[in-house]
Amino acid sequence: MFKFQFIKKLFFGKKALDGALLEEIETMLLTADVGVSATQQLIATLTQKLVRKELNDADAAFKSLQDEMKSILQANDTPLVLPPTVKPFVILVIGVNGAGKTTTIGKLAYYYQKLGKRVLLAAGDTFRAAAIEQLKVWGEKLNMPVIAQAQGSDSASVVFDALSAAKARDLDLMIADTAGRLHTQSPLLVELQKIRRVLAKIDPTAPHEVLLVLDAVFGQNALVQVKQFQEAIGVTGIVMTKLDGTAKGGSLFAIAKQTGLPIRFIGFGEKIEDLEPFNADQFVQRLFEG
Ligand SMILES: Nc1nc2c(ncn2[C@@H]2O[C@H](COP(=O)(O)OP(=O)(O)O)[C@@H](O)[C@H]2O)c(=O)[nH]1
Ligand SMILES: [Mg+2]
Repeated sequence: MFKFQFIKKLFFGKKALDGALLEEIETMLLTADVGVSATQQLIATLTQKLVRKELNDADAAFKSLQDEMKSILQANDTPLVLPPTVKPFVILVIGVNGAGKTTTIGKLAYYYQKLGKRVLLAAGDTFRAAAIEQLKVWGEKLNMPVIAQAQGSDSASVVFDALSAAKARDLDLMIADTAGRLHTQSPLLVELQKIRRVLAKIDPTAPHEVLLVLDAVFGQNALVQVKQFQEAIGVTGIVMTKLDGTAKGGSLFAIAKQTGLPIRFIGFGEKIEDLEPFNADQFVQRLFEG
């Protein structure tokens, strides 16, 4: 059973709605990576309502918690809509190794292609041959161009070529992959900064979106990564992957509450259609299902 289901169970156990129950819920929220600040907000609201005797039964209390959880995420529930005036729109995808960047790029390309956008991919992860291959496979599958160079080549130059090509072909969207890196690996961060600079040479407003991909399994570390990438490169949106696993993405509450960054998409599988725009209400609903 998942952590959030335990929380639901706490409400509907035989226990009274009292301070002891609230403490158990608080502990559960913390172990589910919701973070101290968001947990405090949730518990404070519940406590207040209990004191005012606004919650008559477990149903009301559980609903109240869910509503408050939704309200934390709703502030960050901003879909990534491509403005028709920006062409090509440039998405730079960053994150640590294995987070799901390249997979997410395939899914995003598919998502926007279905919306009628003409997309080009840039194999900016020149560090690993497999990453270039992986992106080419997506490109073939979706019948869209992939700009790539040999493994080990300069990733800023790949991304530069890609944006030039996307512009020349008058495409709607370019999505650039980058090498996985730890926020602590400064040479790699310098490389990302270089990518930003070369993009700006072609279009001073690019990249229009810097998407940080986070694996749901990162738990509390997700927030640390957001802050460090934010500081080093600037992040404009979050994608959380692997929500099909046992990790339910409680860290999104901490990220929402403490960074204010839009949560753009969630990924829940390895298939191309396993991605959808983030929806706060639906997300909270699903946390307690099953
Ligand atoms: N179950 C599951 N696996 C995923 C998801 N997203 C990516 N993966 C897998 O995670 C692994 C790493 O993904 P990849 O895109 O190569 O990560 P990258 O290093 O950040 O580019 C691969 O085996 C993917 O198939 C997801 O949403 N759910
Ligand atoms: Mg990759």
